[in-house]
Amino acid sequence: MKILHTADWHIGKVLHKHSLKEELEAFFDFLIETIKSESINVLLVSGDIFDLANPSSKDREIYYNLLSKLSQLGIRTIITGGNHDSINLLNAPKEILNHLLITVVGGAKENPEEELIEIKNDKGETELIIAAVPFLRDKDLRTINSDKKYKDRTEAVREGIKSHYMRLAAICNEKYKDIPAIAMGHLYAKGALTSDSEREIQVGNAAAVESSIFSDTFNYVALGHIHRPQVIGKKEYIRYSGSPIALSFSEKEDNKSFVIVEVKSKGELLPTVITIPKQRELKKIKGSLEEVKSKLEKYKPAYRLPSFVELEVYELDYSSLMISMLEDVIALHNEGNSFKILKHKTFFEHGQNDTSTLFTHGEQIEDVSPIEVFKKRLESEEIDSDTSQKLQEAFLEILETIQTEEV
Ligand SMILES: [Mn+2]
Repeated sequence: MKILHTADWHIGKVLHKHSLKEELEAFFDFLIETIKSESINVLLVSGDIFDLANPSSKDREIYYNLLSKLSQLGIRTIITGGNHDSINLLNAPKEILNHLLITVVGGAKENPEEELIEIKNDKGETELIIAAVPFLRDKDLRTINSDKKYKDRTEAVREGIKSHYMRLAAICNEKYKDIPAIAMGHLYAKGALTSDSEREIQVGNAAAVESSIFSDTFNYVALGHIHRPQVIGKKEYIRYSGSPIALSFSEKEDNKSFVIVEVKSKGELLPTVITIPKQRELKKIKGSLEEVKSKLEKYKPAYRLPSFVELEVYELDYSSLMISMLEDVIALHNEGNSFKILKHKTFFEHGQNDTSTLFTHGEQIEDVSPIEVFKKRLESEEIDSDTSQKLQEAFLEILETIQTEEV
């Protein structure tokens, strides 16, 4: 039996107002081709299907068209909700999708046992168990450990996630002793290398879970949330598949991929990483204005879709003339078709005045996450680190409520 693990599709994601739809659709074609050529039996998608809790009807159409193609292949698909997804939105078509062999677990179940999905072979025997754990929200974790007292919210979150997985492992050991098991998850595991496009789940690294929470009952752990493909805790069988396409400039060097695991018997399942063909280059060009100008003139994109370019200009003295010259250069190049300059930043060694500002010239609000803005604001207050931590946790809690508001 062959499993394909992917995550973090972020359908509807725009990068500086530019849609990433074309590379995402190319990925979907590649996914379908691979499922056919590798004879995949089960597809696992570990959260963040959509970028927004309330995706546009066009983005929903992309999703349903893909599901329709998947169902024609006759494979089992298991989709879990991520921190970007609306539970209700994912769950709404769940009954009809069941008929197409597509199982959706939008949010945590009151009884975690219901997150266990049996995969049967042609003879009707259970050959594999999937613990389809979606992103666990604060409210899910509170009900799990409501009788215990914790030092702070971070600890409660960590312990809640741990006991959720422990409980599922215990059920697997009891009910499905000799059957291979795979756990899914949408969380921040300790040691994971992040990029600029994950929305913070909990404050910093403090609430990151240890890879040891995944009992060795699970022969493979299919994770989502972190957009760089990677192994966790040096364990080959605990992995982030990563997002299929670069979602921020910080991911420009990533080799985007997904993972195939073959299940033979109980024991560690070793993965094969499949690289996803790149459709578009994200390129950073930096130097003085003159250097940037000449680099832009020489630059030739190497992929099918127009490149997205980010400029960083370094000059000695502040000059408004220079800024307007740079803007002219950008406008000129953006008339062409081979690349688009999406963002630019200018750094002056000697500023316009001595007062420090929050951002350098050209920095846009979408480059800065809400928690970063909030942290900068906290820096201007005289408060101790404990209070600061508590305020940040409270801020993230409010943020999560807003971002995942049900539609
Ligand atoms: Mn994500």
